[in-house]
Amino acid sequence: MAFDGCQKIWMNGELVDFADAKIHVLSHVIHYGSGVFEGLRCYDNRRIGPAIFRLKEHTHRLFNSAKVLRMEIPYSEEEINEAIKATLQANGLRSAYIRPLVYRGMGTLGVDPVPCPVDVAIAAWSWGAYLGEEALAQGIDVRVSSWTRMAPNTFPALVKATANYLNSQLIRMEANIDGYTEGIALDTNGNVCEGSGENVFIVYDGKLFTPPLGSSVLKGITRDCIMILAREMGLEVHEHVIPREMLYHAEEVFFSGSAAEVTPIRSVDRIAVGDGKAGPVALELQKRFFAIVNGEEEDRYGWLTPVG
Ligand code: PPE
Repeated sequence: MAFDGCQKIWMNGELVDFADAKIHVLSHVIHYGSGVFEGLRCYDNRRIGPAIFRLKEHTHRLFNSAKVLRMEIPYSEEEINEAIKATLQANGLRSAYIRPLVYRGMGTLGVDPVPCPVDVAIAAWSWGAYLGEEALAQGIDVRVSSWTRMAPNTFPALVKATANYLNSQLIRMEANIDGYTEGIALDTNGNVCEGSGENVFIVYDGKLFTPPLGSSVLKGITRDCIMILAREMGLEVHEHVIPREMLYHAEEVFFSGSAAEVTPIRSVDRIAVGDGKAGPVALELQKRFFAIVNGEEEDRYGWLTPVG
């Protein structure tokens, strides 16, 4: 099954069996994409036991996403944090990917979502390396997508809305069908934006660059961690507009994301990045990231919330 270890799903305040976690076919969300969601991980930390990575930040982003869609979540952030913990406990999961979802349920149809209820679900299951087992160590091959990321003032890029992921699906399918693991999309100005579900970083002249929030990227929580860990390593970090050709000149390119964690990129459009292998900066950041989440090192930034 695709959802290993997922036995109970939290729906509107109750833990229901996997088989019963259903919605009506006339729910607004499946017609018009009226939902917002999060994706975060719980790691089996050797110091403190199962621990959720940046729980408060993810829940806060969920509420900020809902705000733009004028969805009133009928719970507090604190209640959602507790519900996430309860979901992990109910499933006995020590390490997991967690998917909170806020959506417009069944009320009426027609574009106006306001008459429809705001429903909340939280699922968790075991999900290994997002871009394949070898990706983290070896790096992946990506293409620049023929699909452009959403233009400013069309879809809200800073909002993690389900509807934004139509664009992501187009990017991902095109890349996979053409034999690449993932795509990097450009923004409407032709500058580097992000992957279908990851932020992009490049190492250029020994400095670390990532596109700014004005380049239609999601404000990734892993992106924030990477910038903190890179500065800790003594790297200069810049949120800066990145022209496409910098991808080919870069010493390194890599992705960050809750699902993708820190995934090196070894080629873009079949052009080798650096010497065509996972680069040292990406691997060092990955090592520092995993050391914190796994508990080899202490949680020096307060990123972990114990489940129990
Ligand atoms: N950009 C996009 C478009 C995106 O979807 C993600 C997360 C990121 C950047 C990185 O954000 P953060 O997770 O806060 O570091 N993508 C989520 C969904 C992936 C999926 O396939 O679904 C994730 O990583 O959970």
